[in-house]
Amino acid sequence: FLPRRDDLGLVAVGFSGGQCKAGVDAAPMALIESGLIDQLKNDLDFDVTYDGQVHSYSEMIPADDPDHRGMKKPRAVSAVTKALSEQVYEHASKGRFVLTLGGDHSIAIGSIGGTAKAIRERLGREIAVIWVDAHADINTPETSDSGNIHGMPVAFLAGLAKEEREDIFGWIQDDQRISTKKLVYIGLRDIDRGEKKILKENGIRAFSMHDIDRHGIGRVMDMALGWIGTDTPIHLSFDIDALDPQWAPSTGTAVRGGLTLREGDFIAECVAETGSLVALDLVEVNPALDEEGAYETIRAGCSIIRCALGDTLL
Ligand code: B3U
Ligand code: MN
Ligand code: MN
Repeated sequence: FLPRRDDLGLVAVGFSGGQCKAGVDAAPMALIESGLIDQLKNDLDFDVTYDGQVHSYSEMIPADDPDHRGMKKPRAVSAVTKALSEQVYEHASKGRFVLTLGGDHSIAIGSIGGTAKAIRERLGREIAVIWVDAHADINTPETSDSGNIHGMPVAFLAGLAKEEREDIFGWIQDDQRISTKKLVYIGLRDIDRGEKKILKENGIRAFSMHDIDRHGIGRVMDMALGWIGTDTPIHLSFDIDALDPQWAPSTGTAVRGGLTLREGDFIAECVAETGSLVALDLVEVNPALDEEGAYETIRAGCSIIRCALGDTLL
């Protein structure tokens, strides 16, 4: 079921509406300007299909977008993720590996929805999702204190949150959804009360920073990949705030006590080694925050992407 090893579709998403801080929309351009595409082409031998645009989807974003069930900018996030899901689906259904550059993490509703649907159609298989993050992003509109949709994408993808209204995620169909049984978290350390309850009640496999301290990242990756099982297509959704702010300070909700740079790269390397990775998101880089640290944060993001795409130390 592997995508052709050398065929990669890139989607650049300059969207920040899933949270309140401006600047995360500038990340795709910053990653690209730092040389990411050349690295993919020249160092890793990928054939890159890229439309040359950072999509802001401004024409789809309604001027009037009042809160709904406590969600902020629900119509904007819904419209953007719907459009993105179609772009990602287009690449994945042609057998390409799909790299989505965010943007805040709400965009994973589109990227993962698109991958899930394409892999179901092409291979009759359900994807597994590895979500690397300081946060679980599994709030429902009702459990969320912030109303920021970047704290909710997993709930919508797993069908734990649903909405009838077509213009507010009502477009999400079963074939775009994922199973909580094939979802694994790594790096968690800032989970809301309601989210803890959701993780427990659904038996979701989660490796917190505590687990990494106890077992080491090597054993944690063995357990995480063992849970998913071999021969399952994997979508890796990597939130840069999983890294400790020492390595990735330029992000909207930095949480101390995170992964080292090497642990982040190691996770990506282990997922690459499975040979089962079909799509990758890199999200929540915000070059406007901690401008002195922006260079390091962008560099860390590029490194994780290269590792996930098969770059090795030796
Ligand atoms: N759980 C909180 C905080 C948060 C989630 N994701 C990020 N921050 N980056 C929330 O708003 O749902
Ligand atoms: Mn996140
Ligand atoms: Mn996060």
